[in-house]
This record gives sequence, structure tokens and C-alpha cells, in this order.
Amino acid sequence: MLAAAITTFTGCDKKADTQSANPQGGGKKLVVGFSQVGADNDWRVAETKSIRDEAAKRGIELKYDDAKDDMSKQLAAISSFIAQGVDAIILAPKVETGWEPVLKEAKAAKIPVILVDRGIKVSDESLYATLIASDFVAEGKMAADWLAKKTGGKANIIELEGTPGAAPAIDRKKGFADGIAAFPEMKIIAAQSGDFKTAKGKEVTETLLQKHGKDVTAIYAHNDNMALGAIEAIKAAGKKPGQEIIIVSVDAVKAGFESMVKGELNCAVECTPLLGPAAFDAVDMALKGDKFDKKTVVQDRVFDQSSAATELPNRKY
Ligand code: GZL
Repeated sequence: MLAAAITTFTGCDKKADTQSANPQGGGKKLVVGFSQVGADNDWRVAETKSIRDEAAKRGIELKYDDAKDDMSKQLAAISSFIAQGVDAIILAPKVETGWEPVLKEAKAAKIPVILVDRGIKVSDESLYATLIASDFVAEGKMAADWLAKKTGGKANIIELEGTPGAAPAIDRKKGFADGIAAFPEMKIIAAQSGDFKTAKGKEVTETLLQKHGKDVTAIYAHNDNMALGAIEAIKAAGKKPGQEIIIVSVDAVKAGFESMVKGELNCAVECTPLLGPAAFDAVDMALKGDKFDKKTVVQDRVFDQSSAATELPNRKY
């Protein structure tokens, strides 16, 4: 399903031989290092499961490192993978910058690096083989378009931002701002990071409601977990989430669907974490020296309370 949902800019959908345990042949079991940001929300956990399940399906030995949200731990993990002589590295980078030195080490060791879910800023794009991710700017725009329709182009918005410096936080903010620019009566009255976490999303919303509770009519959360935290804060403030304050978020994890079915979250823009199959296809192609595009964009859809109950049984994360 994911492979079908994936489109590459070059349109080449050459499928690697995904069944081989080692595309270089010789029967040697492939060893892949996976550096994961953390395990602190539903989306992250689902992404890790997708990578682990796909490695098992392909008979690949996966060395997994959970950096517990600490960038320096990610850098150390990658250096360790290189020292262990893994065949390839899959990296979900916490933030966009700071990767050049360790990626130069990987390049010198001829170990291909596949980026999943978040992009990075490097001066030399040969430091990574490809990026498999959603288009976060488009996600922000879809959220804005939905909210504009829902509110008739009038809203006082609190924005709950993701992790500072992370590509989804930067780009979802940009896409949403682009989307509401056409509506002068849609205003962001406050914005603060909830670090993609439920508890932080609740804490930040509690604080912002104290100041803006009378004026706010909508919340745009960069992910479902922060939206769910915000919903708790809204209820604690004696307001009705989904009615008095409209809430739109990104990810569309199962808990987000359950909240939409309950009439609390109003809209979730999908951002699939099921990147395992595409990531290991890219590993195969990199090891075989195939040429492929620097970015593979995963398609996203928009769900709201009108579609949530029907779609919930189909959700895989
Ligand atoms: C998106 C991913 C984001 C999710 C959040 O690809 O990087 O990080 O939207 C997660 O839920 O924390």
C-alpha cells in the first residue's frame, strides 16, 4: 500500500528486489543501523514499528538506537553504526542542522544513509542517498484550507508548534501561514512549541488560554499528540473542544481518529509513519548503486469528523 502511495519526482518506480536479505548477494545477512529521534509520541512509535517489521520481513539485522530526543545521542549512534561496519544507515533526524561531520564519516566509510520522515540542511547532498518524507508545507496548507472553510475565513488561532528546528515544525508553520494569508480575518494570536508531545501541548495550551481564552476560536497543532493535550486543557478551562474551539492537527494517528469520532478533534491531516517498506527499498537500491531521486514524497490525505468513523477501522497506525 505504501509503495503504491509513494511517488518519486522522476516517476521511476523501479522496485528493488525487496525479498533478498542482501541485494549485494553472497548470502551475508544485511546489517542496517536505524537512528530514531525518540519514542515519545504515537507517530514516532508507529514509525519505529514499521521499520522494525520491514527489517524482520526482509531478514535484515536491524541495530536500533532511540536517542531519547537528544541530538548528540543520534550523532553518537551513527558514529557507532559506522564503527560496527553496518551496510546502511536509516536516519530520522531530530533537527535540520548539525549532520555534516557524521555524514562525512559515513560517506568515507561508503555506508549509504537513507533519511526518513524529516529532511536536513547540508551543503553537499551526496552525504545522503535519499529522503523519504511527507511534504510538510503542503500539510500546513491543507490544515489552513480546511480551517478556512470550516470557519468561513474568520478565526483567532493559537498555534502549537513542533520541536524547534525540526523540518516538520518549520514547514508546517510555513504552509499554514501561506494558507491563511488569503484570509485577513484568520489571525494567529499566539504560537508556542509543545515539542510534539501531549503533556507539553496541554501545558502550553493552559498557559495560552489564561491570556487568550476569551478571544481564541481555533487551535492549529503541528501534531495530534499536542492537539490531544490541548483538548485536555480546553476541557479543564470549562470550554467545549471541537465546538467552542475548533482544533486542526497533523498526523492522523489512531488516537486522533478516536478524538474526531468523539467530536473533539475536528480535523487531522495525514502524515504516514509507515515508511519501512520504502526505506528498505531505498537501502537495496543504494547498495546496488542504483540512481534514484533525492526525495520521495509520501502522499497525505485530510480527514475530519465527517469521515473519521468510516476511516477509523482502516487505520494501520
Ligand atoms: C513527521 C514527523 C513528526 C510527526 C510528529 O514526519 O517528523 O515528528 O508529525 C513526530 O508526531 O514527533
